Amino acid sequence: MPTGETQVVTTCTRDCPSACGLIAHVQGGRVVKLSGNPAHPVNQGTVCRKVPAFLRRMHSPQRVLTPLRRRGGSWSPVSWKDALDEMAERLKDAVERFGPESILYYMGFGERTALKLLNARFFALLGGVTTLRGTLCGGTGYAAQSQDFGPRVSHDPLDLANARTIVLWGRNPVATQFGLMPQLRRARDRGVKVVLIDPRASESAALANVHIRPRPGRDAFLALAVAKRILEQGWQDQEFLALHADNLEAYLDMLAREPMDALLAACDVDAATVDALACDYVQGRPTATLLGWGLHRFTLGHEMIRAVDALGAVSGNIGLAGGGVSQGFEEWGPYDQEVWGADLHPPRRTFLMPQIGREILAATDPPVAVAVISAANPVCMAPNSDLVAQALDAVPFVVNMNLFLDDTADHCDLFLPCAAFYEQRDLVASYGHNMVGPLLRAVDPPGECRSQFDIFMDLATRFPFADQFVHSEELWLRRILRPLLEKGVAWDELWRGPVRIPDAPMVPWADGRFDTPTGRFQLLTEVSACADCRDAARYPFSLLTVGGARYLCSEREPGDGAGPADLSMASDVALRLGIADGSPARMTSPLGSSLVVTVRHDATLRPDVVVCERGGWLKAGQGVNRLIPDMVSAVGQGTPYYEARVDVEPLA
Ligand SMILES: Nc1nc2c(c(=O)[nH]1)N[C@H]1C(S)=C(S)[C@@H](COP(=O)(O)OP(=O)(O)OC[C@H]3O[C@@H](n4cnc5c(=O)[nH]c(N)nc54)[C@H](O)[C@@H]3O)O[C@H]1N2
Ligand SMILES: Nc1nc2c(c(=O)[nH]1)N[C@H]1C(S)=C(S)[C@@H](COP(=O)(O)OP(=O)(O)OC[C@H]3O[C@@H](n4cnc5c(=O)[nH]c(N)nc54)[C@H](O)[C@@H]3O)O[C@H]1N2
Ligand SMILES: [Mo]
Repeated sequence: MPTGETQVVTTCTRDCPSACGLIAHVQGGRVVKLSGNPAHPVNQGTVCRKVPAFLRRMHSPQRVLTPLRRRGGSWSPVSWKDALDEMAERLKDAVERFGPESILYYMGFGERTALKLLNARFFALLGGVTTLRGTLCGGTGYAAQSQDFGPRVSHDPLDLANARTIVLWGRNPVATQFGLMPQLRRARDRGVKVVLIDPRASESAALANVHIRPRPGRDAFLALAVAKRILEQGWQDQEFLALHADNLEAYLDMLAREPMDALLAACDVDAATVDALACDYVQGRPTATLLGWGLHRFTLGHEMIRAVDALGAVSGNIGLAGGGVSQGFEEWGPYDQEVWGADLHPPRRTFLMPQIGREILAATDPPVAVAVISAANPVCMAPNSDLVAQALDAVPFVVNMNLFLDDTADHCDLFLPCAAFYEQRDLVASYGHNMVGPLLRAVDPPGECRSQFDIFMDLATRFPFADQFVHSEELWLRRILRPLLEKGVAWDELWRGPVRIPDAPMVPWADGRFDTPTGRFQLLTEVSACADCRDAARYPFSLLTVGGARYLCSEREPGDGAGPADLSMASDVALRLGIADGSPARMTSPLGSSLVVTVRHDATLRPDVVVCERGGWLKAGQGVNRLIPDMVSAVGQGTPYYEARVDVEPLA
């Protein structure tokens, strides 16, 4: 350790399944480096490219260091006292005039630590306000897998040590979950076969022995084709199906009704590839399927996910060490759920997160008088950006708790600058593994930045329920973490480093008993016919807006990479359209918006797909969500971003 350096244990709170154990290196009151914590059993000392980028961002001169009030078009600094006095007045006034449902609490994905339960509790004590239902992220996967297994439980990532085949199905860990690399690299070194199923060659193609490129949104047909092939060969796990699965007859009928040729045509994968994948699922067993979030972002995402679950069952991989169909984990699961405060008030209005713009604009009884946005950038990241911006403009008072003046801040009135994760004490669970990790205060927040905990405690002193809410961090943490403490985790242990949730299974469903009403696995019985999208002729491309390796969604600095976003396009298609590699083009969608992009030729891409990274800011000239319609998935109230169709034309 360099002289004068201290090292503090912390955990990355980026909205990423890795939730990596980190060490903050502190010199002269400043975090100079974040390195991987070798003691974390999953990331084992690795860090991804986002971590140094995040630290640079936190030291950026553009980070907001004082509360700001916007009047007209410009922001000016205000004291915390004035900021919170005004916020309290506005909240009280809204409650008095229209009732508590005239307040909207919009929680994003940027800071999902244990103490964030208290943000919700503050609003519960206020009487219960309008909150969100559905999600921009993983709702469809949870809902779909819960139908099949009962409340979703995934294999512990350390169980990958038992796999002989790993299928990355619509998941791109090399970019989006780098903390899994030690497990994946070790598997590769053991000779495990890795199959990637993704319409494009993502970063994870580098890890894969085989890359299958289905037509977007048609994975259900691929999963059915593989299951049909397994059954044709008589390779199915008859014992599992007979003893532990419901709907077997209906499932087999469905497969019998679908000719193989039709299934292959629907997903646009050839028979030899399907045969090989059938072998991988049976002869290559245990086969661990890691489902990503790529399948969520379709209207019928639940059918795609359920068809893959069923393939896991047919091939005998459910409840098997090294097998399973795993997706996510419950990031709020380890905590005392009562702290949310849902029992403190009658049921209140909710808005659909995937349609937040139109929900706000349609609200009249009562209208939205105050919106409080925490750790989110909905103007940039929710679909139909322009409508979201218009909706926020229609709300008389919008508070934003964040670190930068991003696209959403442009439509807010009060900006409260928050602390970064290594500037506060807290704890974070993961949606990608079973560890919880501590955040310790390695340094003080810069300028006047404060943790959200401090902000809500200070704000609450202005309300009559202060005595029920204003307590020490330690008291609240002990309360929130009670379930872990009751399971035998020692308090001190929690602050020394990552701790595994004691009762989390390594291999769920190993006893063949499922948490469904019948106690059995539920095979799906129907897959909707694939009607081609209405707009397909006019808008020939599926637009996939994927996670990039450098940035976590919209966590960028103002001006970062400003200028047109890159759009990957099949080389021959681009040439046919007269768009040279690296040249500008105009992308249009049925929403009526258009965006100038820089086309990048990709010789490996499907001709019916174009790909761009999500998260570029509108004010950096990117803002791809301006082109994406605000729809809701059929199950799970997810956001079907990848149903977006676009056209691309050369820019004169
Ligand atoms: N086109 C398209 N859009 C998508 C997706 C897609 O696939 N395609 N995917 C969607 C998905 S999966 C998700 S999860 C959503 C994400 O949607 P959002 O959560 O709205 O967007 P993020 O860009 O993750 O923004 C998180 C914000 O939190 C802030 N932040 C970070 N750390 C802290 C902190 O410690 N405290 C506070 N107060 N703020 C902090 C960041 O500065 C950033 O503004 O976007 C969705 N949008
Ligand atoms: N570096 C980085 N890390 C991140 C994020 C980020 O933006 N950047 N985002 C974070 C968030 S919010 C989340 S939710 C997770 C998401 O983590 P992942 O699910 O791993 O990543 P995504 O890029 O959202 O989507 C995964 C893949 O699905 C593919 N895909 C799209 N359509 C289809 C389809 O129809 N079928 C199949 N089989 N595949 C398809 C896409 O091409 C993409 O490569 O990652 C988190 N980690
Ligand atoms: Mo997400």
